[in-house]
Amino acid sequence: SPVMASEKEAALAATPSDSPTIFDKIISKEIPSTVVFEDDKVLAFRDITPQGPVHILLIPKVRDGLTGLSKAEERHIDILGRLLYTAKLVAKQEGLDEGFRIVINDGPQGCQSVYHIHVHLIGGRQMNWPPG
Ligand code: D5M
Repeated sequence: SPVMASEKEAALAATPSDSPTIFDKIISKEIPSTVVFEDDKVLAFRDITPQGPVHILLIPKVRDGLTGLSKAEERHIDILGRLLYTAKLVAKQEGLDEGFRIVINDGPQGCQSVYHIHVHLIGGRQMNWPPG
């Protein structure tokens, strides 16, 4: 794939689809990542383009149609709750006692570039509002 100048470019070039994503290879350990938390349902690893001193992605190990939050069905309620609860545990583990930011990008306008739902946990610096 072409080199992307920015996450926004990558997001606008990404095609929303059910195709396998790079996160499948991260889950299978086929490509390396820095895992900070793992259980039977959730994997948390460091983002390769960190937007803060701490930037972690939390993903379900089984996508089950959940390419993005906009595709959520009632059967996904448990995993959605687990992703957020795990984000809290990892925030604590990372020492983010002064606060942190949780982001779920969805679709082209939301700047989503990988179509396997993921929760961004960003911290270690003062955040701003509104986001870009
Ligand atoms: O976020 C997708 C995120 O995935 C983006 O912040 C980069 C990150 N990414 C992409 N490939 C990797 C690998 N191989 N390791 C770690 N992190 C990765 P989105 O919300 O879809 O824009």
